[in-house]
Amino acid sequence: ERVEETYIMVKPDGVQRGLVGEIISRFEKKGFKLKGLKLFQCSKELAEEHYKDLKAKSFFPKLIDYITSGPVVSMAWEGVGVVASARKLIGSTDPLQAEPGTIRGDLAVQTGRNIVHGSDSPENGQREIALWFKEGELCEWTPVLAPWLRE
Ligand code: DAT
Ligand code: MG
Repeated sequence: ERVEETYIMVKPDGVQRGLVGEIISRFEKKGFKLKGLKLFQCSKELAEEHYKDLKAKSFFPKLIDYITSGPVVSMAWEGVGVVASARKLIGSTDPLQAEPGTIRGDLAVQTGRNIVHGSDSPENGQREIALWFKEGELCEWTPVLAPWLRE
C-alpha cells in the first residue's frame, strides 16, 4: 500500500460556474488529504508543459486557450490509491459518457468543458504537482480523523 499524490485542478469553467466548493468537497468527503490549494492564473507556457503529451492533437491549441482562459484552482491530494480513485471520482473524459455520481457525470456536458483535471499516474502526479506548486506551497500535516479513515 503505497501513499501517492495526485494533482487535481478545477478548470476555468468550473471556477466560473461556481463549482469549486462542490468539487473540493468530493475529495474531502472521500477521505483524502489536501496538501496544497490555490487559485491561479496560468501562463500559456505552463499549460503547454502540463499537456505536453497532447501537443500533436488537433484540439491542443483550443485546449491551451481553454485552460488559460481564466483562473484555475490547483490542488495536491495525498492518499493510498489516490491517483486511480480520483480518476474514478472525476469520471470519463467525455462528460456525456461519465457515470452519474462522478464529477463530470453530474456537472458537465462536453469534453471541451469538462471542469476538472486529475493526474493519470503516480509519476504524472509528482510531475504535475512540481509543475504547478512552488516550494513552500505544500503542507505536511496530520488530519485528526486519520485513524477513522484507515485502520
Ligand atoms: P483527461 O482529462 O480525462 O485525463 P486527456 O488527458 O485525454 O483526458 O485529455 C486532456 C484534456 O484534453 C481533456 O480533459 C479535454 C481535452 N480533450 C481530450 N480529448 C479531446 C477531444 N477529442 N476533443 C477535444 N478536447 C479533448
Ligand atoms: Mg489526462
